[in-house]
Amino acid sequence: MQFIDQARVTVRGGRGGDGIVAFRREKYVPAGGPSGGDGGHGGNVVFEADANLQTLLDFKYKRLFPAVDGRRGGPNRCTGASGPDLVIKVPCGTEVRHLKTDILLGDLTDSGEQLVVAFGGRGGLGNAHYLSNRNRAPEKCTEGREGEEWPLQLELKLLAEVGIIGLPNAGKSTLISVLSAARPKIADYPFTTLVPNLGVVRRPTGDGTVFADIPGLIAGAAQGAGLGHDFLRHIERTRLLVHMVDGGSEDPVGDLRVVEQELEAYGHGLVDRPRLLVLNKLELIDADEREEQRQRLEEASGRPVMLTSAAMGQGLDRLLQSVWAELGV
Ligand SMILES: Nc1nc2c(ncn2[C@@H]2O[C@H](COP(=O)(O)OP(=O)(O)OP(=O)(O)O)[C@@H](O)[C@H]2O)c(=O)[nH]1
Ligand SMILES: [Mg+2]
Repeated sequence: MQFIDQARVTVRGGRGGDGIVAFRREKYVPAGGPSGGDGGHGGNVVFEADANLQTLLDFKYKRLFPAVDGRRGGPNRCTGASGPDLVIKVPCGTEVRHLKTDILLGDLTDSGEQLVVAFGGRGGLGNAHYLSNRNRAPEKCTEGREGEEWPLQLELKLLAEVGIIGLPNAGKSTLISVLSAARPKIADYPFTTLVPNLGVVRRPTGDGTVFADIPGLIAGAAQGAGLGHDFLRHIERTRLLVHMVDGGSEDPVGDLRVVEQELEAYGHGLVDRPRLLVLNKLELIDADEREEQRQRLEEASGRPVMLTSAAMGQGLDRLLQSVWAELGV
């Protein structure tokens, strides 16, 4: 399943350093010539594709990226230091557009690929440059130029790595709403979710992983019943499924089976996809029955079962730990 991650940033090349006016002053050299050095160039701003990043999450918080200015020239024809390039890592597949004109500046696909998005300004010239036969002692120098500044639009087509599945009303949308910034509609009736909701969840390594909350599946979904079928197609491309079972249900084991059968019936290897099983709404189960319920589900599914309450925020850290472990991040 694809969706577009977007960010707006402003990049600014460093300003060039100024050239200076200076004259040689040495013992035994009565009228030293002009010796003012040039300013250094301002640093460029460069984007570099990095295979370790998956989202544009980092750009939601930091928006202005200025490179370092060049330094002033020095005496004795010393050129000022140039500003180093500011290299900004972006995920592979990031498209960079000029915000106002929508012109595509580049598409960073391969890891390590670079694109200069703002050039630093040139350094100014020192007075040593203006020496001529007519003027042996020029007082002239030039200022460094400003670096380029551009507002840019970044766009990345994202793939959902984790699909949240289950019967209607299991709490799938609630889960994505507490894990990510997504704000899907949540309500106490089936089929609240009509199209998948996507949310980016921050991983321990800092970058994000995209979760997709899929509309509820029902018996016959694989044959087109309910809304599930279209979305089974979408979750084909996820790497991990989180299957939520409603702990408030009369028959959690029966609910489990319905979804398992749909995955089976759909084919395309979906039943073999790594899957985590979650018994949600734990506070609706009597405290002394939770363990028993969990065991019954574990026996029926042959998988470990995690207890959560998406609404109360319980068991979610463990769930995420298991997700990261499965994804190998
Ligand atoms: N008690 C309790 N209620 C919950 C919990 N999680 C979700 N709910 C409630 O269950 C109802 C359904 O939640 P949703 O998140 O909309 O369920 P869904 O799985 O997305 O449902 P569909 O979109 O219809 O497939 C809502 O009233 C939620 O407030 C939980 O952990 N405990
Ligand atoms: Mg929902």
